[in-house]
Amino acid sequence: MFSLKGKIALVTGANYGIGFAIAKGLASAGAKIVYNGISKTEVDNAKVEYDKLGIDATGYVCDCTDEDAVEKMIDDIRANIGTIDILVNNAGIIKRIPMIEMSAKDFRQVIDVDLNAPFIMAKAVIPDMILKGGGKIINICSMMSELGRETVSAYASAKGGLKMLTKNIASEYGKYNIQCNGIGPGYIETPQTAPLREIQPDGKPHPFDSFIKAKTPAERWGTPEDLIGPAIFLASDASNFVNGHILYVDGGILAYIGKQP
Ligand code: NAP
Ligand code: GCO
Repeated sequence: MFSLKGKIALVTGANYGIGFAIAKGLASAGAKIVYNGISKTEVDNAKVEYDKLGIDATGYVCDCTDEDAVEKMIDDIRANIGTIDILVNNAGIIKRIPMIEMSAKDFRQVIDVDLNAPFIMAKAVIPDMILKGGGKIINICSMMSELGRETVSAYASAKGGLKMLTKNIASEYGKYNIQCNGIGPGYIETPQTAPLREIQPDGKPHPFDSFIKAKTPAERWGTPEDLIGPAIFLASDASNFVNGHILYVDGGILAYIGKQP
């Protein structure tokens, strides 16, 4: 039920971090991996890491916000590897800027990568999924699909939108046996959150690091590997009647009011 043998999975932004761990996990369940990023150096470095693990992975340099480039990549995958069974919309960026200091250009860029790109990617793979009788789309959402906080207005707007795009894809294409679900990671140790975990000049942990541990019943940050089981579940036949759901993988953050100081 959890096997992905014979499946082709495209994971966006999977050079490292959450995308790399999810790709590694889907490969361990039998899927052939295709991934992309924007930096050629990072795509090449990732290829070395996939090879080291014995994972059959093909990397593309492709900006997911560029509709023409995405269509070209999907055509190339179709011609040389096969049609995509599983799409994981993982690529994402964040800009931490107080809202009233943020330019509309910066706000738009975050929306472009975190919301428009998943739309462009899903639109590019759904026709083939319809033809082949089904498919799985997993959108990587966030705590910010539900919660706000200082400095992340664009990111929260995009991730809230991505939650609704997830529900809408499920609503519109569920009849074609396409399941579109989201994973909402809690706070995960990756380059994206590294600035929030930096040791301070006085040797003390970053105040945000202590804040997150106090907000998380598990009392720790998540690791990218914590997302592997949920990703295999949502990519496999085990979730064939799960559609439009956001699976929060957050060590309990959304259930908890937080530890009393
Ligand atoms: P990360 O370490 O910053 O990695 C992001 C990846 O996305 C990189 O491989 C990057 O490619 C790629 N990327 C960025 N813009 C792209 C674009 N326009 N087209 C193609 N690829 C692009 O991020 P992460 O922490 O692993 O996060 C992955 C996803 O999970 C994001 O959507 C993020 O918002 C979400 N998330 C993260 C956390 C967390 O705590 N870390 C929690 C919840 C949700 P290059 O290497 O080529 O630059
Ligand atoms: C932040 C963080 C978060 C996480 C994640 C939480 O600044 O608050 O970067 O937004 O990356 O998305 O689920």
